[in-house]
Amino acid sequence: MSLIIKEVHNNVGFITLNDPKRLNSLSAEIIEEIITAFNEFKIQKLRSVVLKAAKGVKVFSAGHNVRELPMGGVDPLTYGDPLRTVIRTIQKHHCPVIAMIEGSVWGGACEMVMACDILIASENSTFAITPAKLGVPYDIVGVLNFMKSVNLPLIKEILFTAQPISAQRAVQIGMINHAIPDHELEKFTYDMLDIIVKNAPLAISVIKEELRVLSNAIQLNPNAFEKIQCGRRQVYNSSDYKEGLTAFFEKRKPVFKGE
Ligand code: YXS
Repeated sequence: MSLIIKEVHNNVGFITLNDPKRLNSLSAEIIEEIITAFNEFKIQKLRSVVLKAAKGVKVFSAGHNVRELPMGGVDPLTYGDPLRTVIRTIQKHHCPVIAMIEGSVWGGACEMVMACDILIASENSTFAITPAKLGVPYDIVGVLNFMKSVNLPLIKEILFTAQPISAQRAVQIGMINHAIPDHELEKFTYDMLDIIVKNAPLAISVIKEELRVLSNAIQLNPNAFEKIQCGRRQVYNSSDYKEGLTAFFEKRKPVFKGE
């Protein structure tokens, strides 16, 4: 059974996350289906894509499937990780991707929706970026992606507390575009889509790519990169990392000892 619902209407692709049993957590399986859908939409030269969950959903996505995180000794978030791959797919997609969000968004799913070009959320949505809660050394590209949307003191608060923030707060800090009453969310999103799909697709496509390339134009010398990777290696080899994942599976609060 497919883990997403894929549709096309009037030159717009729709991807609906559809794995309620696993709270739309981002397993390799669901991500493979999402990427396949994007590749098909690219061939069809669609004008926009909407990424959403089922109407009225409580949890938009519970984030990276924790069961697919290594238990230590292996980098949990490398270039080839499905989560990293789907984020690049969205960022490089030829046309605007709109995240239409209901429910709570967790962990890596926040980075996935933030990889979208425009984020329109129900006013009742929440966003929690949770590596600190699990002991996960988030990867350097992921942290850079967060920094692109939210300025430092605010993204540090979100990362260090790992607590959910409201859609209103997310708009206030520039993390999302709009927080809309539930009953108006679809109309608001589709009205914006109507405008975008009537504008010049080639111009929009090249402007989207310019923005992607320029926002990545950050110089990082190899030594600095190696130093960060060395630090991340210590974290994913730490007993805190194991404790974070074990506590999650044992449904208890983790006790981090800083070792
Ligand atoms: O006990 P069963 O087998 O029924 O499974 C439970 C949960 O273990 C499971 N589940 C997940 N499984 C894999 N990966 C997940 N991310 C995940 N989240 C939940 O779903 C079943 C129902 O969960 P339950 O009982 O907690 O549901 P709930 O309605 O009481 O609470 C819903 C949530 C989303 C508030 C709660 O499940 C939750 O807090 N989930 C974890 C959210 C989270 O911290 N996600 C981050 C994943 S790691 C990640 O994205 C990055 C690597 S990082 O951490 O670096 O940001």
